[in-house]
Amino acid sequence: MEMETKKKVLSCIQPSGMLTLGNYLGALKNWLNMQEEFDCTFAVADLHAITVRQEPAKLRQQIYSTYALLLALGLDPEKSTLFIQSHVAAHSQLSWLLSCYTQFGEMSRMTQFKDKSAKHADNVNVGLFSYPVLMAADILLYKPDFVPVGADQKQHLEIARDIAERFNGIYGDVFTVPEPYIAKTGARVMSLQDPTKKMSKSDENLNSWVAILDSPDDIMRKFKRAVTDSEARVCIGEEKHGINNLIGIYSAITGKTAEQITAEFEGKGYGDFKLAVGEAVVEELRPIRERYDAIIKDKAALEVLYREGAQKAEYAARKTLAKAMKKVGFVL
Ligand code: ATP
Ligand code: LTN
Repeated sequence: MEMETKKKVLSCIQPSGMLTLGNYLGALKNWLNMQEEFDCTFAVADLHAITVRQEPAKLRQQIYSTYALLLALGLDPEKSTLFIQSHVAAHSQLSWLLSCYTQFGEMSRMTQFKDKSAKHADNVNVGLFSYPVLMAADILLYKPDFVPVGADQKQHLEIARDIAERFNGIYGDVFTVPEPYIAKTGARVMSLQDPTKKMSKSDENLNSWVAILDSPDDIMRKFKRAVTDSEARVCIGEEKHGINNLIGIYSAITGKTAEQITAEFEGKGYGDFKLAVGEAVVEELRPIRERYDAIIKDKAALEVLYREGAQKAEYAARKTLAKAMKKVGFVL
């Protein structure tokens, strides 16, 4: 009985390369925190990944690796539905349908499209443009109440809400209009080398980002080299982007407030603070890396889990897809 009253949560992550501390604190850690309280569905968004060119063998590896990482984080396939987006055909199907209820003008305003089409000017494909429609399909198929994402995905979520409202306005109550769920701390982790930019795995400066699977030595080295300022006091400040970022990271991991952190490091230099942040990150990520190493070795066990996950997802997704198709006037 209690199971049925749980609110629903849906989110996805792209298997595009090594996941970073930004992905972890901005997105994945929230997923884990939501697992007990909500009925959660999480997917590896492989269909989204091909909006930029991918090397097939590498993409395949990254899909496995991202799925294994979800398990290593502590997401439990008994409690949550964990699957690979392309295994559930309803995502592509609903995406086409929704694209006919989405205006060219609203897609053109998406900042991620503008950024990514500037970055990949030689491959501004239609998929990159309609990416938010596929994301809307991912979401609306599962009727979630909440969608946890980093701050940079908020605009896409708003479009998903607009599309749902528009469709419901024409056909009645088909989709649930979901709320964004953006964590207060860790919502935006910045680059360790240029703390005015977000931490991003596509940054060529490898010292600017920490991968979830980095070794402890690499993590410590990157934090020791993190760019700060010349003031030498551990506190939040308007121009102290580097320190603000380190405080944000430390706070997201330890649960301490910025004031508590300032008090803890009163009279100490940035060197001590950087070491403490590095150590906190190492200890946070250590069990994840260790579990990951074990999980990724057993591809057969992994396959059983992602097949079962797809079956569970498919069941929910098909129901919503059928309802939407029927409303539009298709023969079922
Ligand atoms: P890229 O680095 O290639 O731009 P990305 O790291 O942003 O990509 P996504 O797959 O788009 O990768 O992001 C996955 C999730 O992680 C999203 O919900 C996003 O909001 C979140 N996220 C990504 N980077 C950060 C960051 N630096 N701080 C907080 N959250 C982040
Ligand atoms: N676009 C998102 C990944 C994503 C997603 C979704 C997030 C694809 N489908 C559905 C939430 C809900 C990204 O790049 N972070």
